[in-house]
Amino acid sequence: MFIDNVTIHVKAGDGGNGCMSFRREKHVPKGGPDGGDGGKGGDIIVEADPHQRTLINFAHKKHIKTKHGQHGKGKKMFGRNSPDIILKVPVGTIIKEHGKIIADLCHPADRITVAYGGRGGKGNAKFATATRRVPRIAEKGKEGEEKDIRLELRLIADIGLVGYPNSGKSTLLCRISHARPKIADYPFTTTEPLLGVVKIHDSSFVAADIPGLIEGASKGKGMGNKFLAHISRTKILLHLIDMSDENSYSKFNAINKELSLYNLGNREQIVVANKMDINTSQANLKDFKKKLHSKGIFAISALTGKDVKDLINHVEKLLNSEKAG
Ligand SMILES: Nc1nc2c(ncn2[C@@H]2O[C@H](COP(=O)(O)OP(=O)(O)OP(=O)(O)O)[C@@H](O)[C@H]2O)c(=O)[nH]1
Ligand SMILES: [Mg+2]
Repeated sequence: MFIDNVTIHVKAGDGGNGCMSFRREKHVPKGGPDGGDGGKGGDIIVEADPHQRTLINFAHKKHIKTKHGQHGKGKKMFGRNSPDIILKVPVGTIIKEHGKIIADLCHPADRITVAYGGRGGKGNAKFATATRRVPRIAEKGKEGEEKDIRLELRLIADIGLVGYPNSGKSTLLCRISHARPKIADYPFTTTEPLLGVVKIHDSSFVAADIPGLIEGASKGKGMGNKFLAHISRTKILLHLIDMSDENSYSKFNAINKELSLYNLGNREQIVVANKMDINTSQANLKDFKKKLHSKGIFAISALTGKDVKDLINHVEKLLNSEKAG
């Protein structure tokens, strides 16, 4: 299951109470105060972990708490601190509190403490002074923080593959990376986003395959637009078109409309005519180019691999120039 949004309730442990106690020994009639401090409650920390792919861990565990600190004891014994809990989330997880972003964990090992455990109370030993030799006070532990936080995953990728269902997005990802998405000749084969690392020359970039879009996606049709969030961070979109389809131009426009409704209309886009190995594709492409008034179209076959290398080289160059600029 691909879980990319979840609200959880976190409660960090309270601090242990400080202890009030006096030394009692056989030959020491008036022992001084010896109550130890309470221990600290455990913190709750959220950390980005490259091994996590979704937020599935939180689907059934929405209440998370750490233990309280131990109470202090006599003989100046301090209560033990309770251990922290580290919640592992995928890289690219945004954390919100009251609707506001409090952290964006976009690198591995990025972390934030979302709930601090309470400090332990001081024992009476700490309250002894020259004038107050018999302190009959000890502090209570402080309460740990408690709140709701929202975790939202936004995958981190350099390029996003978009297009109508069946246009060949997964086939292309399969060809250019080690990712092995499901491929089939029916729409909506891909039901969850998938990342693939594309190695080229001495560098690499990350491509995201998302479920196909259709007209009305922003209104919830098909898979809807809920996965578009995952390409919101990409620098370049590859818009795949099934060129063997004679309606390719209107489908291309429909997808662009959905993208602009999601504020992705201005994103740099490479138009990719796919399935050029099919007979009818050449004629359709000619027609398409006339309507588009643009020469900047890459014609490939994701299935046979024809001209895919050129496309990938071009993507790499664009990404590098973005980095440089
Ligand atoms: N002839 C030919 N068929 C292709 C090509 N690329 C993809 N296909 C076929 O088109 C069908 C759909 O491919 P997918 O890669 O699953 O398409 P998709 O865009 O990921 O589809 P969804 O996940 O449903 O959105 C499969 O049967 C592929 O084998 C191509 O270049 N040439
Ligand atoms: Mg697919």
